[in-house]
Amino acid sequence: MKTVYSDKHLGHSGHNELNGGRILPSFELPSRAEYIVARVRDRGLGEVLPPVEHDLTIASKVHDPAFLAFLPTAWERWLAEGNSGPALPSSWPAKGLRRDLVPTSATGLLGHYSIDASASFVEGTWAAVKAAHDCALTAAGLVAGGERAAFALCRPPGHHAGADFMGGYCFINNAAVAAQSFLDGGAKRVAILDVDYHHGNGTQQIFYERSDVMVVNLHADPREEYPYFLGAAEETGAGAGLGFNHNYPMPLGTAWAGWSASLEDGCRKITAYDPDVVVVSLGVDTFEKDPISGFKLKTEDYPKIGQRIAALGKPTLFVMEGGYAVEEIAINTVGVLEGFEEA
Ligand code: SP5
Ligand code: ZN
Repeated sequence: MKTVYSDKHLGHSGHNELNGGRILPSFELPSRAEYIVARVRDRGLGEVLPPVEHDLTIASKVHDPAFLAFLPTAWERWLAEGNSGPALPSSWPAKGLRRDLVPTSATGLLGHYSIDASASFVEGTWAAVKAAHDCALTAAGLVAGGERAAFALCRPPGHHAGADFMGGYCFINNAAVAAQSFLDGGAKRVAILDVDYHHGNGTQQIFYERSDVMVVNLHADPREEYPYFLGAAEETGAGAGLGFNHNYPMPLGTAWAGWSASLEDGCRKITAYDPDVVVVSLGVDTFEKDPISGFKLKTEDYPKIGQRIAALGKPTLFVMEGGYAVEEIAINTVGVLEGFEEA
């Protein structure tokens, strides 16, 4: 399959996050995508193409236009307030505060549009975010044009970003934008299968009241793991979306036996829904050696994920999400893609 990749992600570097009570360099490093694209080439997975630039028309259908308008300005506004290092919020409209009182201060706006202190801006962040969005839409275009599958090697990732918020290293929800593009192109139903270790809270929130996108999420139990405040099994959708959201929270320490049982159940839900296309939010932070995660999947398990997804028998777009054990993420990511191709 073809991979769509831009090196503009390299400018999203030197950013930071609040972790364990300290502001530390982000685990979400440029080397992640560099290792993956190198592995794609070494293994001869297929051509690596640059993205075609797209405007934000489709993104505006899954994100608040005011939020999208803020993202390209965040870094300059942060500097204009006298800051120098990477931009992070320090205050949020949490309990007892107003969400409708929109700040004019950059620090205030970062809090207004964030769920945590891990979507950090540096000078090159917006260009990287926009390029990742373009990668997702370009790869979706390949699948819409008749290819069996394509891989959007997006960095930064997207599944924690919701309609009007960033967080969890994510700014624009690349998978959600891609899903919307399939619908705009004539698809009636799209399924998103999120296999990242963390719950895809942004994707769930965006489609929670919609029946044209089914969201299936496999992840660490949010009572024990980020994002903590969404992702329970009882969240099944609302309004027109009731019954179109499926969560599979699993305990820390889950290995292939337990994880693959959730994958099987989620895949059966997708088959019953009979989507025109499947979008896979492909995180490999389920790996036993991932530095920030608590599942126990092994390298040999990743091709089996790809095989099970291939058995759905649908056109499939893979969108890169998390995975932080930098060398192994390339082997495991391409393992999923090769497992799919060989099935
Ligand atoms: C896309 C994605 O995978 N985002 C993940 C965001 C996770 N943010 C919380 C990180 C907490 C890290 N704690 C590290 C403990 C290391 N021992
Ligand atoms: Zn993750």
